[in-house]
Formats: sequence, structure tokens, C-alpha cells
Amino acid sequence: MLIKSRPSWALSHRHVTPEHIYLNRRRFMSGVAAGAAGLAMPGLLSAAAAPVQGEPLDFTRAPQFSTGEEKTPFKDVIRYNNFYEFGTGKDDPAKYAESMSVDPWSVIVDGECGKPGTYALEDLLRPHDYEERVYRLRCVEAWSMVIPWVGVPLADVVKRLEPTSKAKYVYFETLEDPEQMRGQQSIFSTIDWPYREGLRMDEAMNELAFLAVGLYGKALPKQNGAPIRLVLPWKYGFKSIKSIVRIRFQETRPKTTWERIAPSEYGFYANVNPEVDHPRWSQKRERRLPSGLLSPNWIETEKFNGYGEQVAGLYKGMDLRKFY
Ligand SMILES: Nc1nc2c(c(=O)[nH]1)N[C@H]1C(S)=C(S)[C@@H](COP(=O)(O)O)O[C@H]1N2
Ligand SMILES: [Mo]
Repeated sequence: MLIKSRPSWALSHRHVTPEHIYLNRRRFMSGVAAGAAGLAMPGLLSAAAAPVQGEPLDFTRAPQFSTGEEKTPFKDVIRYNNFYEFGTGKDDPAKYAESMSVDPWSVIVDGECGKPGTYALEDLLRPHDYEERVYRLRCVEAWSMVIPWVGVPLADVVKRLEPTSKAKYVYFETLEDPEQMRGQQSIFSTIDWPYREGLRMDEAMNELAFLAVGLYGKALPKQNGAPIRLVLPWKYGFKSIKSIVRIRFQETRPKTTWERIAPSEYGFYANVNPEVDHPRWSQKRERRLPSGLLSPNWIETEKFNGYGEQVAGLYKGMDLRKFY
């Protein structure tokens, strides 16, 4: 079993499956897969099987990282969402994302890298092992959750795609398909689709940057960005782009969706920062969900959402009021 040393942000890891149970489960799963394919080539079986809607994921290979805080209940994580492709209401994604087909899924990799191409999702994931990461998610709208994600470190995938020395940024794009995404049909939509995001290369390589394919141990629900999304816990939630269909390596900084809509309100960096207010509201506090209307569960917002030890170095010498 692969034992990883626990980083400092992993405050607790409760149930890590004992090795013998893990091995038995793997053997069982291998048997099923090999049987179904009519072949017995266990050596070639993938570590990371592609996520299947509603199905559990095998992620016991790594310890469970955690914030130590109470997790937001599953029902809130899947009912209170931002996914403007399906409407701007918090309950629209849960109501309407079911119409998005996520299998088969492919991701185009292009730009400044040695391994460009159109990857079937399973091929993109195959060499990697799934891990669980319990992260805080802080939306720029001043609410937050604690979510147990399952996925792979973004850095591992990026390395495999072999960015060239010219690759200074990584750009991501969400699916654009108005037939499946009713929010893209609206003529009143302020977003110029597809939804776009980006990271500086050193941000993408940070140990916290995560490509999630699941939450609460199962394949990602569609409203949460199935089948593959970014999770960047030290940045406002809008950087964590959902349902990714393109990863591009670029020399120049991409213009991201919210930056294009309102550059004075939403910057490229979007690091969680209680010292820099949104022009229209304070960022000093957040409502930790679930939070009652009558007794809102307000807590103090932490700089870099509490992940300063891991990420503050990325922004050394930068004026965070200017680079918000
Ligand atoms: N493609 C796409 N990705 C997106 C969004 C969106 O509207 N479209 N909303 C973002 C915002 S504002 C937040 S807070 C998070 C919410 O993730 P969740 O619904 O899984 O909690 O997704 C982000 N990713
Ligand atoms: Mo958000």
C-alpha cells in the first residue's frame, strides 16, 4: 500500500481502510472488471476507474485528508449550487443538470505541451490513484461549505501532459451545449459561454489544487460538475470550474469568465481574503452552510481560506489589493 506522509493541512484522518480490506476489495473489483471484459490481465487494470453516475469510487489507497471541521451534509452539497449553465437560482442545477450527459466524456488537451490530444476521461485518469480531500469551499458570495471530494492532484495530471517551458498558465473550459444546458439558451445571460477559468502554472502545481471526480465517496453529481471539475480551496468558489472539456497550456494569461463580466469585482487570482472586500459587500465573514435564515451561522473568513501555509508563498511580494 502506498503510504503518503501527511501534509500539515491534513489535521485528522479518521477511517483509513486497513490494508487487508483494501487489498481484498481491489481484488474483487479487478475480478469483476476482468470478468466483464472476458480477459484476465490484472496487471493492466487501471488504478482509477472512470466515475460512473451514482456509483462509489475506490479511493482507499490514500489516507483521508481533512480540515477537522464538521462536513456540510450531502443533501446541502447537492441542493445549493452555483452552475449558471443550468440557471442562476441555487436550486436550478439540482433541478436541471440531470439533462447533461456525462458518459462518454472527453477532454481536449492543447497548447504548449508535449502530450496534446483528445483524451477519453478514463484515459486521462487511468494512471492516477484517487484520494479523498476534505476541503473548505468559500464562495465569493460569502457562504461556505466543507466538502469531502474524491479525485487526483492537478499537479500529477499536468506533469503527465508535459507542459513546455513556454507554458506559463493553464486554461480550463466547461462544456458548451445549449441543448443540454438550459442556462445557455437565455438571451439575458450575461455570460459569454463557455465558462472559462485559469491558473498560473505554479498555482496549478500546488499540492492543494485538485481535480475532483467525486464527492462523499461517489461519482460527482451532475449539479456539482460531473464528471470532472477543479477544486481550489484557497480561492473563491468561482475558480473551481465544473464539467471540464478543455485543458490548454498557454504563454499568456487567459481572461476568465467573471473577470470578463466585471473586472472591477472579480480578478484573475480570486484568493480568499477577508482584508479585501468585494466592492458591494464585506468578505470578512461567511455563512457556513447549513445556515438558517433566522439564525445565520456566521463565522470569520480566513486569509487564503485557512490554507496560507501551503499557498501564501505563491503570492510573495504581490499587492493582494491590486491582484485580487
Ligand atoms: N462551469 C461552471 N463552473 C462553476 C460555476 C458555474 O456557474 N459554471 N460556479 C462556480 C461557483 S460561483 C461556485 S461557488 C462553485 C460551486 O460549486 P458547488 O455547486 O459544487 O458547491 O462552482 C463554481 N464552478
Ligand atoms: Mo461562488
